[in-house]
Amino acid sequence: MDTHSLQRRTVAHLPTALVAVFAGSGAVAGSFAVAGRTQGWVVAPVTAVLARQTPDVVVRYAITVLGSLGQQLALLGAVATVVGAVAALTATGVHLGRRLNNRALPVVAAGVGSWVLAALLTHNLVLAFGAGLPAAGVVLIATAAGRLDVGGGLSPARRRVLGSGVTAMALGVVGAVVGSRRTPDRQSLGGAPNGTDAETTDGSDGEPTRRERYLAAAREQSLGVEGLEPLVSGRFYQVDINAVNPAVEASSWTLSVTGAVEEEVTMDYEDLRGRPWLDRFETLRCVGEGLNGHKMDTALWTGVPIRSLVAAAGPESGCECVMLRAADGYFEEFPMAALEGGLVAYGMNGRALPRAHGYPARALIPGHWGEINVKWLTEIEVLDRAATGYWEQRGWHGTGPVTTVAKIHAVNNLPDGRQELGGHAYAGTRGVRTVEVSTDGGATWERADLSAPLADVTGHGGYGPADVAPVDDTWRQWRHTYDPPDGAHEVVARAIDGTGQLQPREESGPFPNGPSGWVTRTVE
Ligand SMILES: Nc1nc2c(c(=O)[nH]1)N[C@H]1C(S)=C(S)[C@@H](COP(=O)(O)O)O[C@H]1N2
Ligand SMILES: [Mo]
Repeated sequence: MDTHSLQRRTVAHLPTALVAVFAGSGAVAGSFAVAGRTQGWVVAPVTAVLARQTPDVVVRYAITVLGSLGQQLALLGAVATVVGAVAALTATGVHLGRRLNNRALPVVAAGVGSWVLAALLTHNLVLAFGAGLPAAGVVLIATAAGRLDVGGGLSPARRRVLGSGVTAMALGVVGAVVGSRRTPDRQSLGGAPNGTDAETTDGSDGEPTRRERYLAAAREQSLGVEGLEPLVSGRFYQVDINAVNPAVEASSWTLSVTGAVEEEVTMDYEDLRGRPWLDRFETLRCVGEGLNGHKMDTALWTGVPIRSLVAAAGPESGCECVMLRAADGYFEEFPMAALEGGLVAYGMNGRALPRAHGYPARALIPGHWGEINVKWLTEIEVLDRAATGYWEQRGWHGTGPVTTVAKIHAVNNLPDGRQELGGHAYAGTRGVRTVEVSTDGGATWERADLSAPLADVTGHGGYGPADVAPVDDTWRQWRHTYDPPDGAHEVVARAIDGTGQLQPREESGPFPNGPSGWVTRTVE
């Protein structure tokens, strides 16, 4: 075969693959346009499958080392998988069409193929058109712009690629814009369906609501260290088992108490909202975070005491333990005693719970690692025999009480030449008694300034049902200023909890019990 024909063949085949990939991109973008970042998006079920197939070591690495980057990579992998699948279908259609001399076949293969694929994956025949139509459109335009057969020469092929490329990009932009609008997070946040003001306003118009005053007090209590997150987090961390979170409607949501109970109890959102509730500041911390990491945050939560909900069902547990289950397939087991003082929370910082944090309702269990604060909560199963939760099946021990930590997140040179250090300290319900700082690598220690306990703002545990014991499960900010020595020196922070226990010095990584050790930083 001479070089000339070889060249022509390469030119003819390359555009086919490209057009096929554009069709795949169109399908993913179009599906996003109609479904948003929900389970109706063709990519969503694929991320779930990929997550299940991923070896535990990789998952662990993604959480502890990559953090939320791991989630983005998973999403990217799922997008690539779907694009590839639609592209393969399209390319097959193109080749078959050539052989059978049928020009409609590629369009049908791309359109019907991606519609069927999306319908199978999402179980939504209507939303699946969002994937099918753009894919068919891309191939249709490519066909119209030039012949999809070999021998069309270079320039029609280029035109075809260009045309469909532009179409795919335009679809992508439209898809991204429309899709982000449809992602329910914004809707539930913006229109706060559970108009919190109705219950907290002091009566007179224009008065700050009770929650607004709590949040204002928390702002005032923050130490105001440059670069240190305030006591109520501006950006609350997120840890999820799936790259696409469930979009649960409050109107169809229910919560059931099941299992070893006298009588199962099911309530809907209105029932929940009609119950006695309370406001409480509470800190969450992920067992998988780095020692000086940022997966520790605090918010003002509003919710209903779990104890009252479970008691209504008459629990008869053989193991004194429960399993919490969620709409995303997540489940965590822990002792019934830990439920004491727990909430089913539906509000965060005076607004409806954002979708990312468990809308419409999540568990909020004082003093324990983040993972037992099950989001999108649907079931509280009272168990007869101990079982293992999602992360425990993967080797973690993250349902117990949090360890004590003092972090160093701010290192500032003050205008007067002094040095300022700042961070947060957290010890769960034990509370933080003292934070000590060393600026000479641990040889000598001084007491840092501490912010006042947040629980004082809400009157220790918040107002609400009188039978709920007060809980203080919040972090505190610390701050320390000193005259820096010449040159580099090591600063170390450590906390002493409310029982007088010093934070252990021994260092360990997050797996499986959470990170431990004293945070050390070199200051120049
Ligand atoms: N349903 C559900 N709940 C969940 C998770 C999850 O993936 N699914 N992640 C858990 C983990 S590991 C942590 S640390 C906290 C984080 O809560 P946040 O995302 O609101 O910060 O939620 C917990 N609850
Ligand atoms: Mo976590």
